[in-house]
Amino acid sequence: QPVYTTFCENKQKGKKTFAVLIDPDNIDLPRLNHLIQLAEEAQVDYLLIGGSLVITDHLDTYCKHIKQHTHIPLILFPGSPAQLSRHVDALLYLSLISGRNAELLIGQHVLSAAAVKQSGVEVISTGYMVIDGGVPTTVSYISNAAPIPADKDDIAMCTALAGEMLGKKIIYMDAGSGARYPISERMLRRVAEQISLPLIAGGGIRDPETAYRMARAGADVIVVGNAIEKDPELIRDMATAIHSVPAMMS
Ligand code: 1GP
Repeated sequence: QPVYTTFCENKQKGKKTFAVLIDPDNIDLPRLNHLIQLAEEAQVDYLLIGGSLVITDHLDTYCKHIKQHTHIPLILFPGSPAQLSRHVDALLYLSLISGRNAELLIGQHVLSAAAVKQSGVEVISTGYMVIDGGVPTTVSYISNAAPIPADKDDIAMCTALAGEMLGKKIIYMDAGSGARYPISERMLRRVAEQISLPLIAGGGIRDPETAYRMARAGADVIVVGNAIEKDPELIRDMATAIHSVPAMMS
């Protein structure tokens, strides 16, 4: 079953899901194995792999290793067109709709389109929105595009809506890895009440309470990277918190 179908089905059921972001540059194989085991035990819904600055040349081997060790769907979250692997279940095909940098809206897609098609990987057209998280994150620096100010809920809402009407399949709101402030519940609520697409949110989430509140506010998928790299055991409590959000039928 395509990964996108699971996003839609979970959203329809009001089931909130948890995605663990793995940055291959920061996690070596023994730690990766431990993390996979914890993710299995905690019934993590998705594994995301990638980052703005993946310098490891082992992405492919890394993905293959993960696929051999777990059935949790593995989704590529690429920081550049160079980050491509066949050994994933789906690819977030990101268009940075919060920015005005043509390269990240369409330019890099043109360069990578043929390779992506040839890979045969499921492509999920993603409206990617970077929200100011209180510190200059790698993504905001690399993208050379201003993030949406954290208190401009209406700009976020209109951007997401435009993304939906342009035909994106999901919206990913990201405060950037290591953000000081995660995206506000108020902004998530504003966006979620206007769009019908599955909504992913991440960046700077460090504790289960925040994850719970963000899911409750309208995020369908919660992504956590940094905090889990620092303390993998956090996976369990994060998963429990996110999975305990009561189903709210839309
Ligand atoms: C970044 O949304 C992800 O793109 C996750 O951020 O590493 O801060 O959890 P963190």
